[in-house]
Amino acid sequence: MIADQTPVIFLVLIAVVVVFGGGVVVLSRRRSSQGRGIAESATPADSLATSLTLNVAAPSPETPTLAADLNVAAPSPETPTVEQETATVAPEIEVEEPVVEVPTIGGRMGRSRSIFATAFAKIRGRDTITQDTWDELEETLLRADVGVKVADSLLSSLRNSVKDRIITTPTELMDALRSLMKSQLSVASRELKLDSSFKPNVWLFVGVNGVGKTTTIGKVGAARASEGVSVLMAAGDTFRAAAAEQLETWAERCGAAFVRGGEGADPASVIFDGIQSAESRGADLVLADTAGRLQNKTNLMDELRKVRRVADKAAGGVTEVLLVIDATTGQNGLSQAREFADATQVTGVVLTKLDGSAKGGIVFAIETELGIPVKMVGVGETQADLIAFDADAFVDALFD
Ligand SMILES: Nc1nc2c(ncn2[C@@H]2O[C@H](COP(=O)(O)OP(=O)(O)OP(=O)(O)O)[C@@H](O)[C@H]2O)c(=O)[nH]1
Ligand SMILES: [Mg+2]
Repeated sequence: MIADQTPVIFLVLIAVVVVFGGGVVVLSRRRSSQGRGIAESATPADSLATSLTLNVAAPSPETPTLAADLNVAAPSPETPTVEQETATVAPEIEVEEPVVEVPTIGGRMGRSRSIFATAFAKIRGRDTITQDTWDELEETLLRADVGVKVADSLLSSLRNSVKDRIITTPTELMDALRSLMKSQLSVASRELKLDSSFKPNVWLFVGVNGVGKTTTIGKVGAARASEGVSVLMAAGDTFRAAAAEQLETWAERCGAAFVRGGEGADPASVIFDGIQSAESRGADLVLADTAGRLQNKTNLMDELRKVRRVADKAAGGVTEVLLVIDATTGQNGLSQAREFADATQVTGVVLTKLDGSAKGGIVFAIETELGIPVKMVGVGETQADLIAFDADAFVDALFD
């Protein structure tokens, strides 16, 4: 009986095995297809963790990845990847060009400009020229520190034109003042002199304490170096060690050579050494710093005379002696200029701190009373804050 049923039992067993085995295969396929569905639907935006996991699991062949760095086995080419999707949505990084602001005298003149511009606009707004007009004009000129002499000469010339009916309206009066102020300013060259027949040219910087000599050397050095002039800075301020360090920092910034002496060394000999060193290196320009000093200290002014004499004896030639004047000191700058000019034959003025001064009118006093041209103006503390002085642009800025 059992023997008769054996083929049947055998067939039933085969059937059970086939049905059960098929079920297992279907189930495992379903599971694997579900897992794949999660991976494919994930996007980098879902989460940073998901995105990182996906990138590690499926790197593109060309892109170096964390997985590659860690020697993670490369995935098979058939593995579904999201790398392409990630690459297409990668944000473009925009590199912004740095904006280099070129300072203008009008844009940086600050308070001096507003004193003039406010008063001049008020006068123009009136119908007639009255005593108030003259009073306001005089007050404005004096407040901006053009000096009594310059103010008197400007006003008396204008009064004559009004008397002769050449000027009849406030607008004509202001236009005439603008051209008169321009005509008062120097017609001498304002170029800093770089004479190629001298090797090196020497520019000495002199002035009272804290006016901005060292900073101006830094700015001038950077500007010249960027034009391809080879510069050496000589630390003739041997009064304080910090003064030489300050200059050395500026020299490093613009790649200039640098020469200093010990603290308390003779400034004339340090500058002489600087000039000789520049000659042996074939440098074009020596910028020589000096210690600040009051113009009424006879011994210190004598020391400066010696610096000038010694610099003249060294190689090359002294082509500029630049008196640095702080625009905020106003009329006191005039007596400084007289004494320094006498000691060192000043060739030009650098008027610093015009950005914070209400006394920009000192330009007129310096140029008309002393005949020394203002060559540069400082309008801030950084390397770019030095402008070649343009007399017409300066006067126009006061009126517009
Ligand atoms: N706002 C402004 N500050 C300036 C300008 N020029 C120089 N300064 C600042 O004035 C201060 C004095 O500048 P220095 O260059 O050390 O002056 P110095 O004449 O060498 O001073 P001493 O060597 O002590 O006589 C510093 O804080 C400078 O940053 C300028 O044009 N505008
Ligand atoms: Mg200094």
